Amino acid sequence: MAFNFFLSLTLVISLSTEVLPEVLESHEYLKREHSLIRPYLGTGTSVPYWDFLGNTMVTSNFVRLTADVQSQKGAVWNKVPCNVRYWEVQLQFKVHGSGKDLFGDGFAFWYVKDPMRLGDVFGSMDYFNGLVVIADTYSNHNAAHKHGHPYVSAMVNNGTLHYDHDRDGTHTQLGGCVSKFRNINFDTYLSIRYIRDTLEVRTSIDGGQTYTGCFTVVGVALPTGYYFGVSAVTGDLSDNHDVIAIKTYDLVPLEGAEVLEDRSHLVPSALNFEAPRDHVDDPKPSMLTGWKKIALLVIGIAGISGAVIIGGLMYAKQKENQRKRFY
Ligand SMILES: *[C@@H]1O[C@H](CO)[C@@H](O)[C@H](O)[C@H]1NC(C)=O
Ligand SMILES: [Ca+2]
Repeated sequence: MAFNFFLSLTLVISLSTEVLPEVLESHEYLKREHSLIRPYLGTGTSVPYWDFLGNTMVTSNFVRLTADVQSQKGAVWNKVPCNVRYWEVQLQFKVHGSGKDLFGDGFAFWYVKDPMRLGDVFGSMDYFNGLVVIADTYSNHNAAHKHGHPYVSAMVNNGTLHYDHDRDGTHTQLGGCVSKFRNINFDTYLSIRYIRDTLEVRTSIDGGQTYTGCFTVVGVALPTGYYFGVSAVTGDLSDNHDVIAIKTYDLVPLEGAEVLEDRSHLVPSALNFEAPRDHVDDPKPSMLTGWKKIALLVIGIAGISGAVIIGGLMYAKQKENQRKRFY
């Protein structure tokens, strides 16, 4: 669509030389059976390759998962399991509504074993098997992590983990970033790439026709044969959550020397629950014993005092300079 092919190709090549030198991804291999593209309707009233759930409404220009109305849930699910090993999904979406300060709750992109299940995690099933990338527009106030919102994050689950809304899922997230994608006039995109056990999530929300990195995590194991989907939810707060397009690309490695192991029975897992990133970690009381806390406190006080003294000196100096200038 609006994306300049040359620009995105350049971006892909430069990124791949940085992060994954041995892989050249090709955007030529659009997988039609995993994509949702206008016009959505096929010959009849059905949408080829996709199923719908809950409050989802298909119009000619967007697929609305929820309207700007309380207590809605909606989802769109790919009917064809994904047997592509390395893929990129580019999700064009639009989240908008009348709420200025209060809106919610958000939407989620899924790659899971069990599609078509309405549930409590952004409209879909908790204790899932697979991957979710969440675009959370509402900050739950109990959350220990006071990062900004909307917030994009990812979680991998083998069916045993619970997504904890009270903590905005922060203790199970693999990575995340703040992304102010709501109520803006540009086309907004989310890119999810999965190549050689590396998950890379990027956003494009400024009309700049390029993607900006959100986070990259290595050591993510996902089997083939799962299903793509997007779901959304509103509660007391609401928003229109629209999917404009889903484009799935088969990323083809440059070298033909791939070991084609069977990944269909892999249990989803992630090595790193928390890669280093810009938010405050959960307080871990057991890690800091008494004397360490005291030491930190002393260092903290020393630091603050130092800053105050230096600040004071600078202020005095500046005053003096001003005096010199004016008199
Ligand atoms: C599922 O994930 C949990 C939490 O990461 C882990 O403790 C457990 O061993 C995993 N089970 C399997 C079968 O991989
Ligand atoms: Ca939330």
